[in-house]
Amino acid sequence: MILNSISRGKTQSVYTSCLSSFLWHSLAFGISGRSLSNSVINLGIRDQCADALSQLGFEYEVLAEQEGDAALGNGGLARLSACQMDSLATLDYPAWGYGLRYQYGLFRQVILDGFQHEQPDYWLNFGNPWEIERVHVSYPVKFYGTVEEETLNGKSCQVWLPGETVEAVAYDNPIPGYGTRNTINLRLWAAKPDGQYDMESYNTGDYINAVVNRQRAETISSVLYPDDRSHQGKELRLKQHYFFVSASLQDIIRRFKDGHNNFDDFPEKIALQLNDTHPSLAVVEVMRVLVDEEHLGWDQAWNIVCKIFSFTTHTVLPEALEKIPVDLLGSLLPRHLQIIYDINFNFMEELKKRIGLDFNRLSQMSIVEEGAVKSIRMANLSIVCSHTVNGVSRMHSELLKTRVFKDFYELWPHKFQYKTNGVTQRRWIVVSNPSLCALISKWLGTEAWIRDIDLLIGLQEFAADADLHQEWKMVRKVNKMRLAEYIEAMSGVKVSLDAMFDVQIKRIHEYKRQLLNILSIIHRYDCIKNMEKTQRRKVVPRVCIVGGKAAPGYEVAKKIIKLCHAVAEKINNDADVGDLLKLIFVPDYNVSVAELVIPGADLSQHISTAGHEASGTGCMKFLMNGCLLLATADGSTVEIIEEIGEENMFLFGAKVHEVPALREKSSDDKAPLQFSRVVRMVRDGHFGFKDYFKSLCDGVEGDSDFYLLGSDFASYLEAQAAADKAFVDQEKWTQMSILSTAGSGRFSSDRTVEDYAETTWGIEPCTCPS
Ligand code: OAK
Repeated sequence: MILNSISRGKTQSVYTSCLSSFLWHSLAFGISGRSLSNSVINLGIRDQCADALSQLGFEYEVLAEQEGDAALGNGGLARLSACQMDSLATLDYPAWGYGLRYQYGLFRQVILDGFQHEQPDYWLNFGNPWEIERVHVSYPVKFYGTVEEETLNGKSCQVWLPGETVEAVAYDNPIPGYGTRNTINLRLWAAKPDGQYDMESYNTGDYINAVVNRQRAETISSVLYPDDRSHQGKELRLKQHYFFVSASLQDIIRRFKDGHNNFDDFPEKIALQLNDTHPSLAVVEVMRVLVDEEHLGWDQAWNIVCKIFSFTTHTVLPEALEKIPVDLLGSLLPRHLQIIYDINFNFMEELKKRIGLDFNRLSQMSIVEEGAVKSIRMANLSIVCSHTVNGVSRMHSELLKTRVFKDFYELWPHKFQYKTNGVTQRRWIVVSNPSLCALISKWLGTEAWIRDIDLLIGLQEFAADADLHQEWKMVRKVNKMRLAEYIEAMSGVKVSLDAMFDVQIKRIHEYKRQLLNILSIIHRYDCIKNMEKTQRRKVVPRVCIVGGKAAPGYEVAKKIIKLCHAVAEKINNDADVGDLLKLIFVPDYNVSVAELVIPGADLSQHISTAGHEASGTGCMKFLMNGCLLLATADGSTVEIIEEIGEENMFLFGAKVHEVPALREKSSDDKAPLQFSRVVRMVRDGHFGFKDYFKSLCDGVEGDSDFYLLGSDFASYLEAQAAADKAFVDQEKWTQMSILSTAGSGRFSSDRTVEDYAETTWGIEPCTCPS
């Protein structure tokens, strides 16, 4: 498809990609989950497939369940790419996605005695039937070596003499759009030893070592790094970045050159989206190829780079901003380091002209960070080289402009934009919640909303309709039954369908505050235990469901998982509490688990400390499925409030502008007594493992409560109480649920992608002839 659009001339093509959690992400694929169910729905052949299978004696649903998840990413960032690929295909945009074909995806989480253990996810064990190996599409990727100065046609130029070459082989994964003949491609690269043999080693008899060294090449694409937020300056990780970038760019440039003799039209035809900084070596690589290999002048090459790249950042956390040690970069990619220095030199000169000799500011904005470990700031590099810098929600963008990249915003205000994230309704309603999908279509009288999400607003008209309420509740109940069966099979705990299913599923991170949730569950338990028996009748029963993986080296997150299990053990075995409260930890949270849990949730929690979640996309999936949100005003929830109104959700907590002052206050002045009481219960060993949990408790008391669990606790409990109250009135709850789905249209990735196409990439749909 993309080749067509390039040769049509008028339409620009966008190449986006993701190397799951790092590299050059974006519109591609990270965690994509299962393929079959999504593809047959998009192709409109689900019923035919089901019929054909039944004639062969198979049940479609049972067969679809056999497919494992492709877990080629870490979390929100990667899954976002998968949603955007679906939207790009559906909306007929000419786009390609690129990524790495890891042999081991994100680890499988196994819980033993309440502790997380990681098991390798060798997802290719039985092959991958959806991919097409392109043995003839392969490119050499070079590493190490030296740079020498040579003279060519009287001009001095730099020549990189690499020390190692690895072959990148393409594996194509077609992504069909919904209701269109358009199918786009996700091209994943696998590393193979190159075809050149080191004859010297063979001749000296070191045959075994020569083979082993060659084999080592394959490690580049062998495993996904499971920690998406901290960068340890590992060589293998940098190798993955460059391997991915180099192979993808060779592919893109080769395709461009098939139809063009020079690079004049390159910016007209190609748009490259840096999805976070992981692929940002691409800007340097394009400079290198244009200057060293295509022999364009520096200024001409720079002009091209500045027109083709745009950058989306996905974080506000300083520790997630990538820095690459200069020593590492210089040894692996010596020519690239030179080019970065040259880009930085030019940038600093330009900056001096604009701001004078303000050395403090110059050093803050420099691409090169001086210090104990001299490093390259990948975000600064990306901003300098991109024409647009996007945040992923309005709030995120404001924080970028006023805090994270303030200096850059003052320099280039025109570069800063935002595109609030979105998720695809095809996977998150049509595939994962077919009965809700049918109900929506019935009441809207059309299936057109599957492509045109704005039509969902039509449900508002029926939000108080008694018949719709009846059917809506029935759909939700069936989904809850499915989830309850899963919970029982997985944990042995039987849960009541009359209870409110309250869910928090996402990566475990301190800023996402799973600990706040668990402490409030302890509070609920404590209240129930201390109640008169007669009062207990008024308690709204809850099934609290928590799920998420902790990065293997993230001790605090692992302790939170253990605490969740320790508390669950106590509560779930307390006959006195019975169905009033249950706590379930869903192990190995992934896309398939989300597809089961989200449709069955009554309430979902998005409770990050304000100003920490760049956007959040889980909240959008729950919203579409008619689940009510209990949330802080953070990331994209601020925009959800605008769409569905504060009255249809449960909001709490400090606002973003209040956070700095609250951090200054001592914890004892801001945490309520209930908070100290529950923390004390953990400290005193009420749930066992007293010593093990000590540091968790220390981290939220005294002056160390950085994420403000103590100061938000009282308002959190109020929001929880409001949710209980609303749940008692099931008609009111159902109305809020319908209004949530009705108001979710703005959070479709179709909208995000259309916005990118129009205002960042300048591309238009390219309809396939039928
Ligand atoms: C991971 C590593 C480095 C930088 C960012 C991330 C990441 O996963 N960010 C997440 O991206 C999502 C998609 O934009 C957002 O919804 C999440 O808020 C953000 O944490």
